Amino acid sequence: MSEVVTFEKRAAVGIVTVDSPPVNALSQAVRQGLLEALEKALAAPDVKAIVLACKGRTFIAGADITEFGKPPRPPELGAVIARLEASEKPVVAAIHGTALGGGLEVALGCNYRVAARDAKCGLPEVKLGILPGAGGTQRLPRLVGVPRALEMIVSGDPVGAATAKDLGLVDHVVREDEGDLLSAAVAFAEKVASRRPLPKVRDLTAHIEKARAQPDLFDKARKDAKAKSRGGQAPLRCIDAVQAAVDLPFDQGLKRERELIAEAIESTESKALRHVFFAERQAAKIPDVPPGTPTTPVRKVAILGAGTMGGGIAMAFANSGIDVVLVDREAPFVEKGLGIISKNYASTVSKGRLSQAEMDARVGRIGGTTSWDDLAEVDLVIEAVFEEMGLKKEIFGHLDKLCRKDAILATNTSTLDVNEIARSTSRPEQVIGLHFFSPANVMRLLEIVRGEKTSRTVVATSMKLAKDIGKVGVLVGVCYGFVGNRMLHAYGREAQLLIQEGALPQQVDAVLTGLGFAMGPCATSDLAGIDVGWRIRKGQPKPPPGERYSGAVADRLAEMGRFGQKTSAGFYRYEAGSRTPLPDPAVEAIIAEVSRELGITRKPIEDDEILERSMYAMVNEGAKILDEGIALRASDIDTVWINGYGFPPHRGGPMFYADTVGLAKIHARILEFFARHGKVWTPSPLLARLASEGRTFASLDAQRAGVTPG
Ligand code: T1G
Repeated sequence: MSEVVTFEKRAAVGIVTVDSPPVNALSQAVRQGLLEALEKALAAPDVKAIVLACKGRTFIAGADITEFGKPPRPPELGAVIARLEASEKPVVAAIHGTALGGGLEVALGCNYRVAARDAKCGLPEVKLGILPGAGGTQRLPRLVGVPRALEMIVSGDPVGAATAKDLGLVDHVVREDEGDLLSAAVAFAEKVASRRPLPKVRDLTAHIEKARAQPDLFDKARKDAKAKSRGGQAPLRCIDAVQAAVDLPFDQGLKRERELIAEAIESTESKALRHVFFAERQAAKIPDVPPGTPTTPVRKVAILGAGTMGGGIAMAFANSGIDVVLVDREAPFVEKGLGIISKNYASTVSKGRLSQAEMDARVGRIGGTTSWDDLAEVDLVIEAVFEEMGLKKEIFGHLDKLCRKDAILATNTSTLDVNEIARSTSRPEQVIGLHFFSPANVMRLLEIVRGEKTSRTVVATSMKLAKDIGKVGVLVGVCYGFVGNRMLHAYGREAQLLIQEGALPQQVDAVLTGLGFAMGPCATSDLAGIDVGWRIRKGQPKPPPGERYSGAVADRLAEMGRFGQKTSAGFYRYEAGSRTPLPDPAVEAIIAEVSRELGITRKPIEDDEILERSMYAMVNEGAKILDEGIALRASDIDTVWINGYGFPPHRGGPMFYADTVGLAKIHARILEFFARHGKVWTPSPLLARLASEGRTFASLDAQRAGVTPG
């Protein structure tokens, strides 16, 4: 008898229940259990209909991803679904939580689907670099139509119960007065028990015939997918599979789907995206702050600084139902900050992505003040003022006197020493860095900077808070630039030195967008504002003799007032009202002049050198960060770069990428660059060790987690 799937009878309805926490994934045990329970239900003469339901937080959330890449164990999911579909008795899927991937495919194998009002249905496989592999690409188009199925499968985004009903994906959404989902599903099953013939999704043809009359459907989908996927292949395989549903009979379409997923699952792209999936979940686990570590409630938050960052942070909290007060020195600053917040919400409402009522609720949670007395009762203060140490220490000194003793004092600094800031208070254990990324209401990453005195409760509270406000929290230690900005500095340095030596901004950017970045380093500088880095560099000492200064070209552009998009000229020029970077001969002349002044004879630079120097500088710095314990895991570094710096997810992040290239090869190239370009390329001892031992960053993470890799 299966531990994870049970069978019981309720009058003439047989109830098959999956109970395999945390998300009822279709492990071998669940697949086996489903078959056994189904056979029981079919064999029971008094059972006229069957309900398939799940215990716990959700309906089946897909195949068991931890089984990928391992030798397949029967029964195969497709066979379980085929048995379901061949049932002589009606089968009703009772969906709550998220019916995802193989879970929705199981439901599509049933004759009917009944959903709870807050249920979601989707086929997110593309986000794992694969495609639905148990009939989803063949059955969903038959049920909801080819265009909508393409959209759902290529985006991987779920739909809510109401939309699923409108699409015909579910037959019934449980009303308030119908009681709980299971009772409603049993009642529905009793209602259809004698209805024949049994509806089978595989038999539906209307939508398929309609699509046959739209031959350009798939070419258009491929064109859109290519534009969006930045080199990812999974969306294209999804389209191929759905096209097979239109071009081929059902069973041949299923066979084509299986061929495509077999290909996809072995791809580096899918291994990268599966790494990203688990890396994001691993990041939440802090070895010395185990689940159950006490946390403090965060119901009221104050944000110091009503500028762009402060406003975005306020929206992130208000979006998650938490009250916020924006604080600034003068009323006009506060009003301006609140005004920008309302404008942002209004534009979201105008795009139909937020209701007016929800906007009003969120705006209602955000207050503004110039009085620091309003800080006396908050649970958390986040300081988001100008990046200057003296100012921050002065502010934390005030907060220390004003705020409740158990309040958390956080700084949004992106580079400065959190320990030094904490030392300006009498409660360094209550001080932590909460480094948001702009726009803070959109960017998912939250670098949580643990000071040497920060308490476990404050760490646990901050990690939980990150999840509560829809962020991916990654715990990092204190060093200049923490994880993300410290590696960004190395990456940006090489991009600028390559430009001094002979490359052009458009060549450097093309290499990185070719890897899958949405933007290269030069276009990103133009977006962020070249003047931002220029002002910071002016306050910093120049590099020691023998070490080249990478900021020379950017400084020259800034001195000429070319700040980037905001001045329609930076590394690129921009037509009025356009954000499209256009190569500018004037910049080529400026670069040539700077190279001459630096005594550099410009020469052609290969794309490979640009890729290697940009990536390997990042990886080398990442290895140093790991060696110093600033990051707990290499996978945390990947999570930082994917959620905060636009690293292409289908490459897995810089450290995963390094493992795919091979650490020995990277270390050898770094030694060459060290010989050619000096101590900025000093190899990380950790990287050297792993390379010499033929190991990977993944094996290091596994070793540190005390698990055997694979
Ligand atoms: N397999 C194995 N483990 C899974 C899992 C899965 N499908 N989904 C979640 N987990 C683990 C996760 O690692 C974590 O573990 C715990 O469950 C809670 O997850 C044939 C081939 C369902 C929306 O892509 O999107 O079906 O860290 O922290 O925020 O066509 O999990 O606690 O040890 O994310 O409440 C398709 C993936 C698979 C859905 C819940 N399905 N999961 O979110 O919890 S491919 C998916 C999710 C497929 C078929 C193909 C989310 C969730 P731990 P969590 P959550």
